Amino acid sequence: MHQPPIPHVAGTDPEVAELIQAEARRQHDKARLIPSENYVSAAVLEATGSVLTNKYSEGYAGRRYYEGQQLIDPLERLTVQRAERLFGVDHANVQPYSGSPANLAVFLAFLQPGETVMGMALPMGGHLTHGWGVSITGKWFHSVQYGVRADTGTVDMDEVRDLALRERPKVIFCGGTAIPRTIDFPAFAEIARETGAVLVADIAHIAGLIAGGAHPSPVGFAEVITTTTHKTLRGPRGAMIMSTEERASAIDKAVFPGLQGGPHNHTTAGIAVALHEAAQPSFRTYARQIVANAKALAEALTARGYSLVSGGTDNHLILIDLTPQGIGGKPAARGLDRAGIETNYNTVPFDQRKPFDPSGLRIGTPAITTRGLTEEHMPQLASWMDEAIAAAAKEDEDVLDRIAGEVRDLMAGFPMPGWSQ
Ligand code: DSN
Repeated sequence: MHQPPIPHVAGTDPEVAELIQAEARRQHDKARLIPSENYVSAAVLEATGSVLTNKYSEGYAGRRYYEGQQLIDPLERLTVQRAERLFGVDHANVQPYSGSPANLAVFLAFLQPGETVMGMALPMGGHLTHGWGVSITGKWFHSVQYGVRADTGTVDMDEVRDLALRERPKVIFCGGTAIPRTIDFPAFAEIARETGAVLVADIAHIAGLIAGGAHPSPVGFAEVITTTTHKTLRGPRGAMIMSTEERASAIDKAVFPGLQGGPHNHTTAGIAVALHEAAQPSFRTYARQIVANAKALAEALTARGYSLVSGGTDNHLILIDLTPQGIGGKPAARGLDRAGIETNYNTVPFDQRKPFDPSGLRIGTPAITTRGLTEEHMPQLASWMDEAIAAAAKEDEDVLDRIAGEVRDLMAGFPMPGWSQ
């Protein structure tokens, strides 16, 4: 049953209630390995589902365009303080609706249309909103993109420096969506200083690892830090922009009134609860366990002959190149999903296949670590993945269904926040 229970949805709209219940069970029964997903706590769910959704509050605390902010102002101030304290930053804006609007606000704050931005190319592990061509950030701005080296699968900082010196971008993004290795924030900061660019660290994937001390922090290196709140940070779907005092006013103006209207106050409350949870000692244990699990899973996959981009992982994420297995990422991901193991297909650097039918699988350990799986479970997970990928290649549905039952049995032993039998 969904937790907190949803009797009112069931009474008013059984069709929607049934979909919610079924999705809760699906999340319960599967080994969820999509690296950008997680399970929020029941406390975060309750805050997100609260009456705060009823209130408009355009503006910032103490400077709103609507009356009735007696309780919204302290809530937003509390959330901002918690973000500032947790990450050790001068300033936090907790209003962006999600990661893409947060990154777009950065463009609005520091660039005019047509000016130059530099980011990591999407097929190399970057994000759409760091200047990729199909995104507004690549269409309306002049974008130059860096990648990884073919031999190491890691960012070549000399190439980044050369490109930055040649193109003189006003903004440099570091971070992305498929980066299995530690981001060298000091090296990016040095290049930004040399070229006079604003360095923006998009830490959406690794925010929880940074908060928990399991990845170096960009604070002191990047003047601006964007993040979603729902990945390793384990909050509701939302985003934050953190910055130095010097950049604070430009960021705030870009978010509101530049880009958005009223903040989603119910989300703000959920973010506040998640930040409180992330400040507890148990969250440090969680962050370290995410990395330990990812390393153990990477080792187990390597032992089974899988080729991992960059040879392994330093964080929560593993990018598998399935070329040696002779199967595309898409049929493999579909087979794995049928086998109860949820992943997403992804391009790998220098992919010879098309983006909608690429060679890679992207996996990660934030969600299964929340469920309580540890290193000892990773060899079994790798074995199931190996068997399921081989079965997917042969379209052997019986094997996939058998594995799904075994995965379900394992996951039944690990409680899911937001669900109870
Ligand atoms: N949704 C993000 C991820 O999966 O990494 C990208 O926007």
